[in-house]
Amino acid sequence: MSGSTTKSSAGVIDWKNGLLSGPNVRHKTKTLGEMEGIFHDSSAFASMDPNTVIYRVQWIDTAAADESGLLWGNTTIEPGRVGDEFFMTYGHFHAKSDRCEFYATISGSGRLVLMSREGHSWTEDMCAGSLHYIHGDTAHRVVNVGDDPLTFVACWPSDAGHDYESIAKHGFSLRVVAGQGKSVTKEAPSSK
Ligand code: PAN
Ligand code: ZN
Repeated sequence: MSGSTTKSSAGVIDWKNGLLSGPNVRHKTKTLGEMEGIFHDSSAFASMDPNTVIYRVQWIDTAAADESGLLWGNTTIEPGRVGDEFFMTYGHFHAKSDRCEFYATISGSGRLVLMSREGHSWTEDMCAGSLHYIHGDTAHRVVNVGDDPLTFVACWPSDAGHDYESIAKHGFSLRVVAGQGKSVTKEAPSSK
């Protein structure tokens, strides 16, 4: 923050790419090998390098995992496909089922896939500037349907937690796949 005398207590965000810097920034990189069973084309999955980076996450660890804390983060999903299915996040419910979240897109083109506990899924289009409110007890996953990286920022309660097991077990009831020159959604088989 050159030229500024203001001190930022939580860190610094670069709005061009959402990237964070500061002492409490944490990182996670998700590779293809860590997403076994998530993409529906298992032979396409097996033919690819498991070290392929699918997405990177940064977040500010506020060390405030109490009812009044908030977390802030960003995710960048690489462009690419496993078979006809676009690269995407693993997806999760929040462990505390009533905890909500905001997503805001910085750049790229995607679909936010949402799913109720009853297994009803729908999507919202993501593009630069799109803002998405994810209600409690709604699973969420982001799919990059473009040719460039997709970056979004997120803000969620620090005690929300992540339930990945439900997704590993049951998946989402909708998939976003490449169609004739554009992305299409299609119903997934009942299990995964
Ligand atoms: C996001 C996600 C992030 C990565 O910060 O954690 O996009 O997706 P997965 O957690 O599904 O791997 C969020 O939704 N936090 O609650
Ligand atoms: Zn979440």
